[in-house]
Amino acid sequence: MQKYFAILLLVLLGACSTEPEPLKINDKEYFERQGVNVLVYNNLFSGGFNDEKNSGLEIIHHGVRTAQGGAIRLSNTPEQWDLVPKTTNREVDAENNTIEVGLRYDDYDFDARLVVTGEGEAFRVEVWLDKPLPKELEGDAGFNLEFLPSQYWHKAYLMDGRHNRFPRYAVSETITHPNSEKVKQYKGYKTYDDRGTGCFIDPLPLEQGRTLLMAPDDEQRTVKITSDEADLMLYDGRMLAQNGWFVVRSLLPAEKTGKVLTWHVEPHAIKDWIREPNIGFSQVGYLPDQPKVAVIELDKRDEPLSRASVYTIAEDGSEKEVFKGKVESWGDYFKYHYVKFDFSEVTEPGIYYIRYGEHRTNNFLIETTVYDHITDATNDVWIPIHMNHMFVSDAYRVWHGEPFREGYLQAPPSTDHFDLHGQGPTTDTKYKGLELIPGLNVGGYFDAGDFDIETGANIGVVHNFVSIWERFRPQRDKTFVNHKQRYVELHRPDGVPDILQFIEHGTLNLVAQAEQIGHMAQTLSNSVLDNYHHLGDAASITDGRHYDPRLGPYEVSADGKSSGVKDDMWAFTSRNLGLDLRAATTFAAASRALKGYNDDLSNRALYQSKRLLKEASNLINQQGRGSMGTNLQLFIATGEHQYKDKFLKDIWPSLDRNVSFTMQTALEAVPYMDDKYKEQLRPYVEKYSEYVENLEQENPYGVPISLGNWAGSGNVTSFGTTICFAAEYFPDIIDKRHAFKATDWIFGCHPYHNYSLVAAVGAARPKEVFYGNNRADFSFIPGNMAPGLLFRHPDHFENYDDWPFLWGQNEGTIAGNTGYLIFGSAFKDVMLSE
Ligand SMILES: [Ca+2]
Ligand SMILES: [Ca+2]
Ligand SMILES: [Ca+2]
Repeated sequence: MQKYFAILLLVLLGACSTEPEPLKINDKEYFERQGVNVLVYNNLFSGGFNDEKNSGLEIIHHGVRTAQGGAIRLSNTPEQWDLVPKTTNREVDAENNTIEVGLRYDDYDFDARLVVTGEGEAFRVEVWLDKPLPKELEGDAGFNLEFLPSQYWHKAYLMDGRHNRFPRYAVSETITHPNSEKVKQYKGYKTYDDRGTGCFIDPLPLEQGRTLLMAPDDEQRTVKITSDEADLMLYDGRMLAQNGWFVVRSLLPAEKTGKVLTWHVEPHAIKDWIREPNIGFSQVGYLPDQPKVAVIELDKRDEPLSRASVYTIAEDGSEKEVFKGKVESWGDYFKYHYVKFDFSEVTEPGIYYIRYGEHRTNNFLIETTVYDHITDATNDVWIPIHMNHMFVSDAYRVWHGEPFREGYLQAPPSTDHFDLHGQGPTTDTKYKGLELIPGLNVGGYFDAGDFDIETGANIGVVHNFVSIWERFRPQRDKTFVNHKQRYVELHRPDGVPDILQFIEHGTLNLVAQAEQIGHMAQTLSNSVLDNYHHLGDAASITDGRHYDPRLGPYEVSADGKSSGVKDDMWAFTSRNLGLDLRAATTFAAASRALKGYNDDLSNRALYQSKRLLKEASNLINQQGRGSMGTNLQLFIATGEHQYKDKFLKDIWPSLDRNVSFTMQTALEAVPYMDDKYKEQLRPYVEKYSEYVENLEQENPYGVPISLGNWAGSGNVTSFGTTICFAAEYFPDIIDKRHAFKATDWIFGCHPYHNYSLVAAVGAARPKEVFYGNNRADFSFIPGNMAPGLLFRHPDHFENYDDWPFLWGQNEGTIAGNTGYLIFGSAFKDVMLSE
C-alpha cells in the first residue's frame, strides 16, 4: 500500500513538473531554484577594508555571483570607505519562505529591517522602518543592489520599455554638490581630492522608472526588477571608482514608518539548466612519469559519465584518442559533485587534451621540461616591477617612473589610519610630526596591489630571497639594476645574479629605516586616502615636491621644489620589538648573502642586526620570549645556545598542538640541529604524513583549502614547500609526489574554473585579470600568483577572471609571490634534479 502511494506521489509530482520550480529557502539558509541562488546576508560586511563587494543580498545566477551589496546604503554609488550597515539580527523562517535582517548605522542612530520573501520564481524585497528616516539622511538613504559590470556590459536593458545598452566603460552624467552635503566616509576620511572646489562628484542615473529588465538578450543574465512605491534608478558605480558596479537603487521616503519600499526581483532561470563540467587539470602540463589526475566538478543534477578519454594532437594537426579510462566518483564537496579521471598511463611526450562526453579541454603538454620555467615570470618580471624608488623599464614600455622623490614625513602621533595602520601616542623617534625623515626613499618593495612598504612583509621577502639564495644558489641574471641611476631594466643581464640584487634592494630600505629611525617602522604609507587607491604609474602618486604648509593648496614654490599639496607619504614609526627582532634576524641573513657583493651594505646590515638584537632581546627578555621562528633564525644567525634552547622548548609542544601548522618551521631547523633532533621529529613527520593522506578524504583536491576572507593559494604553495622539504629529509615517510597536488591546484586543477592562477604561466589558459596595480586595464603583471578560490558562505567557491577588483581572490602580494618562488625552487630541486 505504502509503495503504491509512493508511486502515485511520483506520478503526481511528474505531472506537475511543467510548473516552474519556486524559489525556496534550502537547508543552507538561502533561496534556491535550479540556476538561481539568492543569498540574504549569508556573508556580512566585515569592515576590514570596508568594502569587499562580497556581502549583503547576493545573487548567484547560473553559477556566477552577478549581484551583491543588497543593503540600505547612504549614497548612489557607494565606494570603498563609505559607511556600511551593521547587521543587528538575521532570522530565517523557512516555513514562510522569508529571511529578515536588521541593518543599523550607528553613526546616524538609524535602523531598518530588510524582509526578503520568495514569491513563486521571484523574490520580494521589503524595507521596513520602525522610526522615520533621520532628517540628515533624507535623500541619501536608499535600498541598493549592485550588478557585476563585466557580466552586463554590451548587453541590453529596458527601463519602462525604453531600450538601452550597458556601457563598456563609465561614461554618464554627473553633478557636483558642496562637501557639506556629503555623507560621512570611514573615520572621516575622504576618497577624493576636490582640487580646491569644495565640492564632491555625484553620478546621475543612467535611467529611471518602475520596471527594469536587464539583459533580455542573454538568458543567463536576465533579471526583471519592479518597484511598487518608488522609482528604480540605475547608476554606473565606475564613475567614482573603477571597482564600482552597476547600482540599482530606490530612495527611502522621508517621514514614513512601516513598509516603505517593495521590490519584486525575478532572475530568469534557464529551464533544466545544468552547469557545464569544470575539468580541472594542470595547464602547465605534466612530466611523463608523474601522476596525472583530472578532478571534474559537476552540477549535483548532472549525471556523471563512466569514462573519459585523452586525445593527442599530432604534428600534422590530426587528433587521435590514445587513452580511455574510468571516471571514479569522489563524492560531494559543498555545492558540487566531484569525480576523478586518472590518466597517469599516458606517458609519451606530446600535445594532449581531455574529452569528457561532449566537453573537451584546451590542450596541454606532457614533456620532461614542463616545469622548467614556472618561476621565470615571477623572478624576471613581477618582482622587479615591484621595486620601489626605481624607474622600471621593459623594452618599449615603462612600468613606472621613480616614485616618492620627496621622501617620507614622520606620521603625527595618535593618527588612526586606513589600511590597518596607525601611529601611537608618540612618534618613538627624534622627529616631530610631519618632519621629513631623511634617507628612506631607497630600496624596498611595493606591498601588493598598493604602493606602501609594509615593513613586516618586506622583512619576510628579504628572508625568502636569502633562503632561496642559500638553499638553491640560483645564478639567473635577466635584470639590470642600477641604484646610482635608480634604474631597472627587465630582460637586460648585468652580470649579477638577480636574487642578490633583490636581497640588496629590500635590505637597502630596511637598513635605512634602522639607521634613520633607530628601529623598524611599521609601514611607509600614504598619508591621504585620496591617493591610497591610486591606479597608474607609481611615480605620479605624489608630486615629487616636499609639502610646505606655508604654501596655499596646490601652490608650487618659485624654485619648484615644494608645494602646498599634502600628498607626501608618511612613516608610521611606533616601535614594535617583534618587528625589530625579525629585522635583526633578516639583517644577519642578508649580511651573509651580500658579503662579497655589496660589502658596505653587508656590514651595515650586520651592525644593525646586532644593535637591534641587543636592544630588542633585552626588552623582550623582560617581557617573555620571541616566536619560535625568530628564535630559530636567531640561533642560525648567532649560534647562541639560549636561542636554540628557547626554540627546542617551544617546537615540541607546538607540534603536539598542530603538526601541519608547525611542520615547515620544524623542518627548516633540521640542517642546524643534531641527529637526535631529527629522530625526535620522525614521529611527527609520520603524523604529518597521515594529515597529508587525510586531505584526500577532506576534499577532492587533496590540498589544504582555505575558507577565509583571503583565498588560499599561499597555503597551498606552503603545503607544497613543506612536502618537498619533508621528502628531502624523510623520503621513507613522505612521498615527494604529493607535491604535484600543489602544482596541479595552482596551475588549474581547482574549483570554479580550470585556469592557472599564475599570470602568464600555464600553457594555454592562465588567468587573464589580476588585482595588480594595472587592474584598471583589466590586465595582469606576469608572474603574479592570485590568492585564487575565494570561499563565499555557505557553499560557493569563486575566482572571477573577467573582474580583477576583488583583492581576496585576485591580488598578488610580495610575500605571496616570493612564497611561490620558494615553492617553485624547492619543487624543481626535488622533482627535476635526478
Ligand atoms: Ca598595503
Ligand atoms: Ca642581474
Ligand atoms: Ca609632495
